[in-house]
Amino acid sequence: MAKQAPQDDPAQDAPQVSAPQHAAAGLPAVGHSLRMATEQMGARRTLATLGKVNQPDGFDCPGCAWPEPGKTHAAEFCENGAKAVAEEATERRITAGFFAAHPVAELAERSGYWLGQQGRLTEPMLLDEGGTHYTPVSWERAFAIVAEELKALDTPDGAAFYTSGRTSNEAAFAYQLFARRLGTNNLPDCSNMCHESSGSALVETLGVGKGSVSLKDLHQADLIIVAGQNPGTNHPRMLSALERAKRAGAKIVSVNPLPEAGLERFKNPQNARGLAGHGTKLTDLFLQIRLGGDLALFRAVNQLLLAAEEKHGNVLDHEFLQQHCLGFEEWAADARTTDREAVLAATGLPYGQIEELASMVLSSRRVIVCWAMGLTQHKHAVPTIREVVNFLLLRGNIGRPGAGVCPVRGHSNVQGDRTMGIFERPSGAFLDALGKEFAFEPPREHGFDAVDTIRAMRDGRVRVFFAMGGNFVAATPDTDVTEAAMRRCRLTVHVSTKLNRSHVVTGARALILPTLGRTDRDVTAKGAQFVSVEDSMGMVHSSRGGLRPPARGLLSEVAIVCRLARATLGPQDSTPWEDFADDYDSVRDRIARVVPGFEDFNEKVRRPGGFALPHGPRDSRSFPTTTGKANFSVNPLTAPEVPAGRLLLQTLRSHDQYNTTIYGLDDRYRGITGGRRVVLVNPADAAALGLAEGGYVDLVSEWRDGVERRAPHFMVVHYPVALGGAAAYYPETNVLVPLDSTADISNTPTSKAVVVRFEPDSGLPGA
Ligand SMILES: Nc1nc2c(c(=O)[nH]1)N[C@H]1C(S)=C(S)[C@@H](COP(=O)(O)OP(=O)(O)OC[C@H]3O[C@@H](n4cnc5c(=O)[nH]c(N)nc54)[C@H](O)[C@@H]3O)O[C@H]1N2
Ligand SMILES: Nc1nc2c(c(=O)[nH]1)N[C@H]1C(S)=C(S)[C@@H](COP(=O)(O)OP(=O)(O)OC[C@H]3O[C@@H](n4cnc5c(=O)[nH]c(N)nc54)[C@H](O)[C@@H]3O)O[C@H]1N2
Ligand SMILES: [Mo]
Repeated sequence: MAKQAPQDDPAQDAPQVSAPQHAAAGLPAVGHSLRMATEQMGARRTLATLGKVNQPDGFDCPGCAWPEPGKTHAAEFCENGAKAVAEEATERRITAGFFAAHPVAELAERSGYWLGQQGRLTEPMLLDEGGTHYTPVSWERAFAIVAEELKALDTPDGAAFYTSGRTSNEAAFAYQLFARRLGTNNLPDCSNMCHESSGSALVETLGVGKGSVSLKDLHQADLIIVAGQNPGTNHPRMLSALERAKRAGAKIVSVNPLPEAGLERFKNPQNARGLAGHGTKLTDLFLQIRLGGDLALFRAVNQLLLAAEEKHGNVLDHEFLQQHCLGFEEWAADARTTDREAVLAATGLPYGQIEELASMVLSSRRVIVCWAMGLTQHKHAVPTIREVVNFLLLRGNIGRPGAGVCPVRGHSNVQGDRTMGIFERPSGAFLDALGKEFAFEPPREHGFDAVDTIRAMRDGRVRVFFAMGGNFVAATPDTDVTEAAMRRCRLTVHVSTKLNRSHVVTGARALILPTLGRTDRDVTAKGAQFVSVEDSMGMVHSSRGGLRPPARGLLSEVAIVCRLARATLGPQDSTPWEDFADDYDSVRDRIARVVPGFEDFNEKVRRPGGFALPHGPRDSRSFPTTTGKANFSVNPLTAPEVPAGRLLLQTLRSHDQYNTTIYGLDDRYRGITGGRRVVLVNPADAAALGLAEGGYVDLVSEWRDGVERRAPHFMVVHYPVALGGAAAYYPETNVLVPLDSTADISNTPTSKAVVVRFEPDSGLPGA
């Protein structure tokens, strides 16, 4: 039997602290995943469900976007994948009775953890204007309300359609089609807050905004640099790939302000050696960089490579540079001038370590750089990633085996959603193809991304907010501003599997539309359906859930979009929405005609393991940039500036959360259990600032607008973070991230660089 949902909302401000660990996974990971799974699902369902994760006939893990190896292991999941599955496949249910018992105002006082623990949503609910409680509503009425509000807008651009990256390709394609049929490109998505900086930098330099390596490349690499990523928690199956590379002789360098346990040593839970033994040491060189120091680091390494070329030649891949690249000379002239003092200040690294990295590069033929949020969520994220590209281009480390760029995506289908057209700035070619296929003129003007959507809601320009999954108010920056913006809307609508904060911070009217998840069986009038997803390495494959859905009458995301589209666009709209809703093959046939690489989609998606999307730079060293070449770019050295007496705060994930979904209150590898309101500070900084271990402080962010942003009541933990920086969990600290503090070009919030000062604890409101 599954355990009942907790009635109480546990305090999160007094955790136990012990020493951080130095290895990830092993037996404890297996134990934790099984315990969490059986609490949510009971023993029988746990066995039936976890056996189907990432198997050819099963469903795609709703956790991260890491790809599945060709020959799938019997248990191709990880501790955190098991938690993601348990969270969705839970036997707990939220019914109309729950909403009758809890007024919205009361739910707004609850923690995100408590809301999520209540179980799966089971029927459509409406919060009417002036109402205090959500009440049941029929699907027909729900769609009619949304249609009515959409039609009442002066312009289609008065609506925004958000997507979180769990949405399937089929649902995403139908969804963007609906938005564009309506007449808007307002399609913000979680990517705007995630890997947008990677996309911006890669499109400009290589012509494709996606990674260029496959799992096989990782297995064959000589050197893998993992920068700004914590795979032990966020992409645990990546550790198996790193282990395999390591056993084949690869060296691993991790670049991180924190010594993350998963990068130090890995005890593979899929074999006896990993379960019982010491596991595999992963990192050969740990560069404990200051927050935001990566641009300086890559510039410095590049400078050393240029110097080595001048000294003894044989360093650069001249043939590759000649044939495939543009802008090398101009870039090199600038790179040679890199100022050592500035590098030392920005990175905080001893110069000898940077030289060690350069010499490792010189002795490696095949180099891969992996990265995630530690690089993307900075003001200078795009230049940083462009400099990573320069680094790889120098020695021809693109488009050959064992080498390339590897931005490791977050949500399990975030990459696929973008491929399907979830983008506020779609290419002309995509719109042409879409318009031709569906015989209409799509809107050409760029739409709002996530940050601009908040501004538009704040200013009354967006009045209807519709979310396909996600937890917009908790995931976005400047929580107070965002919540006020959301409350200004006429209507807020969430298609969701689980209850979250965004359901209780509402517009004048609000709807919760419950939906099927990855693990659920999806049967329509035409029979059992499956969906498809694209992983972080551009592999597309099918996903088929097998569980009985949490309630009768639940609709899939595809069905919700199609019925809403019909209700809004009317019977005269020529799109066969009814066919789409009943038969996902008919959606895939359209995708095949609109999106390059999806020809014969229905046939290819049925092949075991799916198929790979074409990628010019990877497949043939062809670079579809504006110049037709791989572009070097000049990226002046910059790093965050932090005034005296302040620290730079990064907001990151604990081991027991999936973005805003909190599975539990432990961060096991970092030695923190039973709470989340902690701030990790280097003991030397703590001493200088008078921050006693175990003491409580308010975090106050400083930004040029002078507005006070305060996150009260955080416990100080002395922790080996790089000097000058601090770390605390997201989403509790989103209140500190100013809406206007975004990355240049990509407009991604700077969630890894918030200047904070520490003030005496003012206590939790209401406590
Ligand atoms: N279990 C689980 N899995 C997940 C998620 C989850 O929440 N839980 N989230 C999913 C999503 S959407 C995403 S995008 C990914 C996120 O995956 P990650 O990017 O690994 O997530 P974060 O916790 O934000 O970790 C950022 C890492 O970068 C480091 N870092 C921060 N700033 C810097 C910097 O300036 N330079 C360098 N070199 N390092 C820095 C931090 O110390 C930390 O190790 O994971 C996905 N997978
Ligand atoms: N400060 C700070 N802020 C950040 C980040 C950070 O590192 N620091 N990271 C950013 C990143 S990388 C990302 S990706 C965003 C994440 O932003 P979001 O994607 O918006 O947030 P999630 O927490 O992943 O969304 C969880 C909700 O999705 C719903 N859900 C889950 N599965 C399904 C499904 O199959 N279908 C539907 N319809 N709904 C489902 C559930 O109701 C659940 O409550 O947050 C960003 N915000
Ligand atoms: Mo993400």
